[in-house]
Amino acid sequence: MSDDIRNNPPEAGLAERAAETRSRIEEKVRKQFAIPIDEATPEQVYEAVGLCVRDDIMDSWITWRTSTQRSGAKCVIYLSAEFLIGRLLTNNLINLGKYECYEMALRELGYDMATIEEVESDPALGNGGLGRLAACFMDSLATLGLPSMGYGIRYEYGFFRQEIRDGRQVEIPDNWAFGGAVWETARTDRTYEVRFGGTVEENWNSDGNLRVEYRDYQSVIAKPYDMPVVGYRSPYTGTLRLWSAVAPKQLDLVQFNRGDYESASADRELAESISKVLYPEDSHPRGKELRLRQQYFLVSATMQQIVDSHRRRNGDLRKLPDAVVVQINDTHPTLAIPELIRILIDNEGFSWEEAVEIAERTFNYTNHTLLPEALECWPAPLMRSLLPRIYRIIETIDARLRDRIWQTNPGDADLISRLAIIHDGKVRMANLCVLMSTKVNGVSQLHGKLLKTRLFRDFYVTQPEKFLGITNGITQRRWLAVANPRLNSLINDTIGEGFMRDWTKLEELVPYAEDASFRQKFDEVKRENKRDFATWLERTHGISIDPESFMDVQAKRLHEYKRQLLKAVHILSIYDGLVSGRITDMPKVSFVFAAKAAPGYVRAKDTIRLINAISRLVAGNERTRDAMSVVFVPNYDVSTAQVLMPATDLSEQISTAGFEASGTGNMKFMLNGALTIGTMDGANIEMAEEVGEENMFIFGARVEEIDRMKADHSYRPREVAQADGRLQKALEHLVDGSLPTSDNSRFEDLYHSLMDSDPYFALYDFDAYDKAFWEALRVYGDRDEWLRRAVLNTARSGYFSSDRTINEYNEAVWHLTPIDDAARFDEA
Ligand code: B1H
Repeated sequence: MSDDIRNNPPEAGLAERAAETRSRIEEKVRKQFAIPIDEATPEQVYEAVGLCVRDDIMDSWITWRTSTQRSGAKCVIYLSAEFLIGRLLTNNLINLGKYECYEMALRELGYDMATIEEVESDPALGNGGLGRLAACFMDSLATLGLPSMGYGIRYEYGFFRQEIRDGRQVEIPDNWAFGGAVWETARTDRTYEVRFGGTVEENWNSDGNLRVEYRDYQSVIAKPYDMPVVGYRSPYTGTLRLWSAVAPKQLDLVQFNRGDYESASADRELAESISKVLYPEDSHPRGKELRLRQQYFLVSATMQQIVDSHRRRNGDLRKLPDAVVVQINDTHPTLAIPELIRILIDNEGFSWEEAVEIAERTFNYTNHTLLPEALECWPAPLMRSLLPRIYRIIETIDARLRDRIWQTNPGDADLISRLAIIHDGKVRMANLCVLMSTKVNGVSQLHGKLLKTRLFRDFYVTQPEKFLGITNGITQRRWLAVANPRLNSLINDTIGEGFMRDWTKLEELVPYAEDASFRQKFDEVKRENKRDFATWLERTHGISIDPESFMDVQAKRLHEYKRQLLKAVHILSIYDGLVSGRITDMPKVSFVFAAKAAPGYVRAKDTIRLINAISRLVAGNERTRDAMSVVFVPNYDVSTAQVLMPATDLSEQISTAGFEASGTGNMKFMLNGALTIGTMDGANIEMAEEVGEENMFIFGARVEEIDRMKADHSYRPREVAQADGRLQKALEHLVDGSLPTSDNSRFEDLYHSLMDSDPYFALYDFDAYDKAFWEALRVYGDRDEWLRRAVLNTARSGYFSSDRTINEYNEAVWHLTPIDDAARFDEA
């Protein structure tokens, strides 16, 4: 295979450029570490290479920063508590078109690229899909040349590292910063003070102006670190700005001199705690004071800076909504809305009406979940004491909303209680977002519809034009070019590299599904990827897996609605079938799980314990150990996903219908040629529309059926189990002591959760899942048919490019002009 994307553009002079790059790397090592290159460790070489790449980025970064600023082009602010960016070296090199050059330079220096790549830490500044989506969006924004900035928190400790000890999850702090510093520049010239607590006094001057005085507050300094976001072959380099909290030195000193050591050190402790650690509670935020502080810290620094730079550049804050549009990634940054209102009124002298009007035109909100436990509600007393001025503003918004409803729907107290922002002693962040945003979107078509019919129905009735669904996407740069260079080259060789920038071109692969020699090559790519995965798993975790086996993978956060338990119980039924002789001719299957559980989520952690026990059970029985294996891959992160997805045959997307807002892992597996076994949930539905239901294994209850059972309480899981001998027998393993655990403990809680309530209908869908699974294995036995479908999955996955998603946001919500045009306006 020639013309790897990593080797493009295939220009003359590669050798010369590589030679020049080599001497730059040598020079960097000397200047940075005061040693000659032959004494450098891989860590030092990584840092030197990173710094050289960074130098390559700087010019375009500066050019575009200044030209967008000067042109006054409208810019989107993507505001998110999480950015799960993954390693940057390879991605940046590919997007710059310099991978081959650096690879050659390193080879000449005696290093292979893979070794250097692996030195980089994987910044885990996010929990899962929501955080990774933000990172994919940044890549697409830069690639499409849309003026953009991401704003987040520079957590000192990212998402915990997971180890499995005695079959249980153990959480290890993740100190990612080592080596990551290459990509950051600290902007000490752009710090802001963020205030907490204290009291607020509102006084009206004789001239009718409001003066707000803050007293006795604690303050924290927000210090930004900027990372360049390199677009694919794009002259545009975006910016991700992450705020770090530091103690206010000046104040410190004054307090110390006054002898007020206590409050000086309290300020320091507060500052040091705020950006210390990412909360690992995906889909289940807990009302922790520190988390509220983090949220306000992020949005206060961001909004102050936005207002500041707008004022400096343009002057007229009334025009703010023409210059910036803010996208709120779930409710975590909601307080940006009252914070902007606060700044406009308290610092800039605007009236309430003006400030609210500006805010309403500035913000848009993306909802990512319908799960009731994930909807953020903050205790009103906590917010009042921590953020007194912000709380006052929210109270006013709430009071005015209640007045309006009372006027339009006199006497409808129920409606008020559903729409109100402050209700039952809680501040409902989603309601605040919906009320104050221009547009509100769900993340798949189904999810968008459910927002209208369920969660935000009352808002939808009065403002239907506000709501839309924009289906998530993934960047093909990272999830194909970086993660799967072999498949990427094969596609390049077949249809050219245009699909890297134009997702619609991927479907030019469709006819090749019928081409036997292409299928052969596609198959060979998958086989080699499986071997790579097996080697990686052995080397990094000491776990062996048969690379010739069928790879059936469920990789995602651990949550009951995602139904890892359904999969686990099904594996137990296969185990029983093999032991009893009921199942005879099954191809060798590796059941692979990768999932982190929130540390406080007992049932999720228990499910990990169960999977590891099943793994031991299967390995301990001579009738099963050669036919199947169960592998739990520890510490699922972006880097793990990048080796796992290209090696997968069957992708498990088996959430209860109506619960997975979209899913994005489903799209990554599809792009990499896996077939999906899945429910009609989230974006799976649209995958079926793209590739055809006949090229997936769709099973299980649809949303309507689930809704009906929830409404009429007709579901009896125990009866379902009792009616199915295999299911009944599989479930008995959880309580009969047959599962080997280090302390002989059993799985009573999981058993009863399924038998007594089964809120996610795992047993209900068991039989349908079983049929779909065996159908998948049957098709796998027909190599040509399987490969034909696999090729079609890749070929039809273009729609799930985040470039398409971002274009939809731009057309429906942001209305930005791509930078090329904006730059031309600038010249005119
Ligand atoms: C998603 C979250 C989430 N939905 C709370 N909600 C969090 C909620 O730290 N917290 O408190 C963190 C994350 N994450 C996911 O978003 C959905 O479950 C997926 O279906 C979706 O694909 C993804 C991106 O839209």
